[in-house]
Amino acid sequence: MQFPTELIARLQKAERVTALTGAGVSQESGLRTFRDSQTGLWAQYRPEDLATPEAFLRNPKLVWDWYAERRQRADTVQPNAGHYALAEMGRRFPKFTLITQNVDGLHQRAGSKDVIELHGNILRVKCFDCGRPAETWAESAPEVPRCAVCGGLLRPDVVWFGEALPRLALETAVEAARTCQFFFSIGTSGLVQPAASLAFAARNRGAVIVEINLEPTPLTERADYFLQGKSGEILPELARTLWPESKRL
Ligand code: BV8
Ligand code: ZN
Repeated sequence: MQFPTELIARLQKAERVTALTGAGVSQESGLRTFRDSQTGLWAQYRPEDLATPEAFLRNPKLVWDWYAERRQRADTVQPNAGHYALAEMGRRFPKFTLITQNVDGLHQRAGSKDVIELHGNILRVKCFDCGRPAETWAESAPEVPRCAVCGGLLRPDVVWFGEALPRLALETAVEAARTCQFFFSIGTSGLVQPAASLAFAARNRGAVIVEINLEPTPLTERADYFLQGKSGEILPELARTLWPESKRL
């Protein structure tokens, strides 16, 4: 991909860069996005109907098993070149902040540091009642595993629809959006709030908005640059263009 020379020139001088990623960044690792239709046992459910406290209380086993399957998938797939390129950006830009809506932990496995997980992490499990994290649990027991301390049902440590985002994560993300010179929105449909408003917070403070996506989104017409294509191809090419000597891309 040929990048606009002006974008490259500006990025080479950039100090403060913030990136927000969505499920599209993990798509080339083999994880389904939320827009993709569900398959198998989950075909008849929409994610937003399963990713809620009400759904869990109504049918704990169904929701627990959906997450157990997704956790198992997240454990077996590998980070892709897009994840590694973002880790390289973290090493190269003076102040780089990575914010993710993804719960798969792939950014950390690719070497990104201090990842802001707005929606939690599917690899972590906590008690629905007392909130204590669970260290171990019977993954495929017939019953949903229970908290060793209070006996409450265990649940994935993710933010469900209708649940508040972790305060510190959200505050840090808003601050990083407001103070950056460049804001990358990568592989996200920009439909879920409040994550989707971060790009606009950055734009309102004068940041240059760069969107990377297979297709346009509600942000595209307000982005300064729309790089259309696969993030697993565009991000490494962008990093190689910025840092030709980089060996890790
Ligand atoms: C809250 C964890 C309040 C769980 C997730 C009406 C209007 C506006 C808002 C609302 C509303 N009704 C309700 C709300 C609020 C609601 C919301 O936004 N609903 C939406 C559906 C309208 N938000 C909430 O409920 C949030 N909480 O508001 O709390 C509150 C406050 C105080 C006190 C109490 C309560 C919580 C939202 C978090 C939900 N949890 N995940 C789990 O994962 O199971 S959201 C989940 O879906 C993901 O984390 C992610 O955020 C979202 C999916 O979005 P994307 O990541 O963008 O993925 P998607 O599939 O949509 O798109 C993929 C994109 O990638 C596409 O554009 C595609 O083109 C592109 N792509 C694909 N492949 C590639 C690619 N791009 C590049 N390369 C590729 N290879
Ligand atoms: Zn408990």
